[in-house]
Amino acid sequence: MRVLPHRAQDLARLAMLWVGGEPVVTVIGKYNHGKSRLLNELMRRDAFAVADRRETVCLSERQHAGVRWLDAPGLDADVAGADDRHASTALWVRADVRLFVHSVKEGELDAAELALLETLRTDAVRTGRKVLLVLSQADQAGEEAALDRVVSAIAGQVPDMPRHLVSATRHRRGMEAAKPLLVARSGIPVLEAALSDALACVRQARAHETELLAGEMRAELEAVALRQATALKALRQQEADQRRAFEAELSALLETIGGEMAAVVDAPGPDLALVADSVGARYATTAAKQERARVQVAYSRACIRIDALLAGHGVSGLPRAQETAAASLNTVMVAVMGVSVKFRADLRRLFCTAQGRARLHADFAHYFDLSKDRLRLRGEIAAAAAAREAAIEARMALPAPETGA
Ligand SMILES: Nc1nc2c(ncn2[C@@H]2O[C@H](COP(=O)(O)OP(=O)(O)OP(=O)(O)O)[C@@H](O)[C@H]2O)c(=O)[nH]1
Ligand SMILES: [Mg+2]
Repeated sequence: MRVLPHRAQDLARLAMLWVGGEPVVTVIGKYNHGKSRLLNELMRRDAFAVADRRETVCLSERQHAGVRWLDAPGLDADVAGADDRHASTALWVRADVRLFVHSVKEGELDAAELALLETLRTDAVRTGRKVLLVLSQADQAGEEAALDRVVSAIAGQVPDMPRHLVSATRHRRGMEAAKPLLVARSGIPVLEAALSDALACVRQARAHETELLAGEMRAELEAVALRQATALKALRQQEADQRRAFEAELSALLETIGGEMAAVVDAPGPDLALVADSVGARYATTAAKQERARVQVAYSRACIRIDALLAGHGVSGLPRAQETAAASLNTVMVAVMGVSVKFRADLRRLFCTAQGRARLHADFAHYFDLSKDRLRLRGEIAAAAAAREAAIEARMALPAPETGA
């Protein structure tokens, strides 16, 4: 359901089919069209509540003659509420046979009824679930001529669909008074014969539908798993490419800086920066100060270039857990390099030895992996991997074709 949310209803239907059980007949149609009363006649007892207003508001069901009969709330085009959801479950998840009930008292089929009937007929072709069109309340259409007009208008609307004209009250009177002619005129016996033919097909239709739905689901899940696998591969490739590009640029830059620093640290003569300034020369420009300034400038230039490289790869702030109260210190540069360098020995240690460069490389690579973009990318990879796993698991949960029936 999580992997194929748009197939939730079909999955529920499939679950029903696996459980099996008696065939299910459900009525469907607008409210007050005589659905509950029709079921009562078919079941020969007043099992469902009947009234002259919107009566059935949730699903109720009874068992009779090896069939489960479902009374669904009337469909009302104006209300997309819980009643309609019950009706939809009855219709799409539970039903093996649908009795589409329309009262001739109301004239021809309206647009909503026609649309639903069309959808049901398309579904019947696909799944093998039968739909019978029942024109109810035949005794309520006025004179014979008026009834004929309505019935032929409906015949014009759905010419290739058999119509069953019935009157529940006539049937009831005929049964109670033991009048076979009245019973026959109620249209119910003919409807019952059609219903019994439809019920005889349920077993085969269910087997067909199970394989159809499971087959579609399998194909869809395989397609989803394949799509997810492709997406996952692309993301992993992106992750590896990013890392390779970062490392290559970083190595090249550290090599370049190392070469440039050699000229600074290998300058002839002693490191004058180490000579302490006399108190008298506090404000004077001394050779020691100049030397320290030279080292600092070289160091700053190196830092700026590294920082630019890091920024280009989205590395700047520290991971949250490592942040301190001093916001200006919360940068990767400060964390890796320290705050300031004044002496040649520091420059040499940092940039001019393979060991120093390897340390910088490892530290920057560490923070690169903890940068926001990288974390987001790894999150995407984890989500894609989980989605793929879920699709594969869902696919495994569907039985193989031969065991699907
Ligand atoms: N005269 C006559 N009245 C009928 C017939 N069938 C149903 N009725 C009446 O029509 C009204 C509605 O019937 P229900 O069976 O409750 O209608 P429903 O389609 O189940 O209505 P909801 O449950 O509200 O969707 C009731 O007063 C029934 O007695 C019929 O064949 N002839
Ligand atoms: Mg009802």
